[in-house]
Amino acid sequence: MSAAAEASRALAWLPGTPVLTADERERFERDGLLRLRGWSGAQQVADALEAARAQLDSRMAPLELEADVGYPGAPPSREASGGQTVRRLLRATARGEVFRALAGSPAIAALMRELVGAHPLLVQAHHNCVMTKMPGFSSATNWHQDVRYWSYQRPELVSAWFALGVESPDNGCLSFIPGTHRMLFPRDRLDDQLFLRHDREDNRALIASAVTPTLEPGDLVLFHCRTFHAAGRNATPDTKFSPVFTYRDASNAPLPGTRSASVEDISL
Ligand SMILES: O=C(O)CCC(=O)C(=O)O
Repeated sequence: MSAAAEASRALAWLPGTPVLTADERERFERDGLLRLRGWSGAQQVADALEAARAQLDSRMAPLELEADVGYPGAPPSREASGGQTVRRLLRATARGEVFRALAGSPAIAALMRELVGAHPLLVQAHHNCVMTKMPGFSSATNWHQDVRYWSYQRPELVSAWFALGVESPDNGCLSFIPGTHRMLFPRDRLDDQLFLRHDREDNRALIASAVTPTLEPGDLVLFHCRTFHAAGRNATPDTKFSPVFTYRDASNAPLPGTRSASVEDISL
C-alpha cells in the first residue's frame, strides 16, 4: 500500500489539535449528523472488510438475523426462504483488533471528546456491530431515533458509522432528517414501535426534508442518538458491511437495571 493510498484523516490527525473544524462542529450541532470524507485509511478499510466477510461466511456468533427484527422486506421467520439472512455481526469490539482499532483509535477518542464530553466511553450494549445488508432478503428500516430503546441519564450519545464500501440508495444506505435531534416529538407522532407514522401530514412534511449522504469507502458518518434516520433494502448483488459504534460521556450513566447498563463500557 503506498503512502498516498494510506492517507486518511484519522491517521493525519495530530494529538493536541482539534479533529473537527469550527464549521463541521457547527453543522453537527445544527443537523445532528456529519459526514467526514476519507476518515479511515485504505488498508484499514480492506482489513475490516476482509474480517467482516470471513466472519459472515463462517457465521461467527453472535449474529442478529433479518427474520429476528421483522422489518419490511425481512423473511417472516428463521425457517422461511432467506430466513438465515444475517442483519448484524454483533459485539464488534470482541470480534478482533481490526474493529477495536476502528472504534477506539486516538483520533476517534479525540473526536468524541469534542462531541460527547471530556471522558468518552465506547458503548457496548448498543450498536457495537457490523451491519451486514445482504442482497435478496435484507430489510428496510423505518424512520426512528436510536435512543428510543436506550436508557441513559441524558439522551446525549453519538454514533459513528464507518463505510467499508460505497453506500448509496441502491444498497440501502442511511438517510437522515437534519435537526430532529433538537425537536420534541409527542408520542402520537410515533407508532407502537416508535417509528414515525406515515399517515400524518406533519411527519410526511418532515420526511420530505431528509438527506441521503452517499458514502465512499473510508468515509465516516456521525449522528446524534435523537436524529431520525432510516434505510432502504439492498438491491445490489453485493453485501454492504458497515461497522457502527456508539459513544457517551462517562457522566451520562446508563440507568441501573436496564439493557444499557448490562455491559461495562470501554474507556477511550
Ligand atoms: O441499515 C439499516 O437498515 C438501518 C440501521 C439503523 O438505523 C440502526 O440500526 O439503527
